[in-house]
Amino acid sequence: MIEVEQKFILTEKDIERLTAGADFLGEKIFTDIYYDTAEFALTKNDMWLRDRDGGYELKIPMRAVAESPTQQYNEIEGEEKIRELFALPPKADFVTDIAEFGYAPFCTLITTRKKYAKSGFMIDLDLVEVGDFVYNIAKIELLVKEKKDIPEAIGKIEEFATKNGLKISNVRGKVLEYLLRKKPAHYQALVTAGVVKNK
Ligand code: V4E
Repeated sequence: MIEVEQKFILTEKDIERLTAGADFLGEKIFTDIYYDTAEFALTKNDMWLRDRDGGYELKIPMRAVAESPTQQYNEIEGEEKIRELFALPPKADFVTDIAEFGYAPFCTLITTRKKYAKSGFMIDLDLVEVGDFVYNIAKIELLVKEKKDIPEAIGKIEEFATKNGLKISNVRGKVLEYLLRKKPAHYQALVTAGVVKNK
């Protein structure tokens, strides 16, 4: 599935407005471990490999609308599909096999997520807490099947956000915010590579 999502930093008032009339779908806590090489081979290409609570996921950029602050990623789920993409036959467990090619964890984040649905949109309110790193971030998301559906989804999200009194801007996701604060060399490499747009 292709995720089309816009991130926001919200005030309490924004949250009240956005969640008014929304269906609360529940709260969960999950742990993400992100992997890359020492040269940032994946993230310099805007690709994000993670273990979320024991399941592997890879985000690949779609960029149907290249300059939009609304993010567009194809999410590949499951070790088998990721092995296929990396041409990585199973020798040992996944982490051991990718470690042979220099992939190691660079960031572990624990997120408490409140999930809502409103007017066909998914809304996530995330609190990320790891040691002294604390970050609140929200997103409005639509899923689409094909790349050609992305521009329409971006338009719908923009309209929905505006209706709910929110401004669209280039907001750093949780991993980028973590890198900015904790791993500035990695963050700078992503700025140089053009992956980070808002410095
Ligand atoms: C895609 C991406 C990263 C991976 C983390 O993605 P994110 O959507 O922030 O995490 P999460 O937990 O909400 O995933 P979900 O549950 O929706 O699957 S880290 C950086 N990016 C890309 C990116 C970018 N290029 N520019 C900006 C401003 N933010 C993020």
